[in-house]
Amino acid sequence: RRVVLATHNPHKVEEFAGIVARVRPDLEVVGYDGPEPVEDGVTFAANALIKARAAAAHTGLPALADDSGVSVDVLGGSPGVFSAYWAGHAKDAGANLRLLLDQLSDVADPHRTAQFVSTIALVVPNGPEHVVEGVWPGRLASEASGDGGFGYDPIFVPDGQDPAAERTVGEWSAAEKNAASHRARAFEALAPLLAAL
Ligand code: ITT
Repeated sequence: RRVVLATHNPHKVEEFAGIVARVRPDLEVVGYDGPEPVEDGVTFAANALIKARAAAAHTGLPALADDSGVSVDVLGGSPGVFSAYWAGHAKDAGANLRLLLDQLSDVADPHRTAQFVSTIALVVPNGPEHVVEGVWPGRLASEASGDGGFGYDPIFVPDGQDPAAERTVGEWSAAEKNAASHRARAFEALAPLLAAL
């Protein structure tokens, strides 16, 4: 059985492959290089469906798409669906992260709460559509550290760590992130749907 992963983000492909291998080792995940639809939804779910429907229609295979981002409480949930383009059109992760740190420069630690959100759509050609979501709560650090992961990982400090030894996700290993992340949490809800494919 094959499933197409409708993303152009190589970091997501790598994370998905790691997570799928744990749940459905027999499932072959293939990349998608077809046309990229316009992501003009205002919710993660809408954008995930736009991407998965386009890939399912183009390939005839069941398609998975992830729409994700970071939602900062004191910013009313922004960047949210605009996470990839927060600092402009270039999808520049470093610029996005620096802008977000600047915007929070006057915000003290207890108010720097945020969450990573991953919304995954599974679209089966001529079949059902599913949407699942995973949320990973934490706080934003005051400066970047670590070079693991991608996007906002170097400034995101997940909840639940030993307070004396807190690390950003940029300092976590790939295996640690894949076991705990928003994407892993969305995947838990997706696993039974994948099992039924
Ligand atoms: P595709 O649309 O091709 O899948 P994309 O990177 O443009 O790739 P999104 O539109 O979903 O995907 O944007 C998600 C952005 O949110 C991503 O570029 C990061 O800035 C951020 N993000 C999502 N997941 C993240 C993670 O696990 N760690 C850090 N940042 C993340």
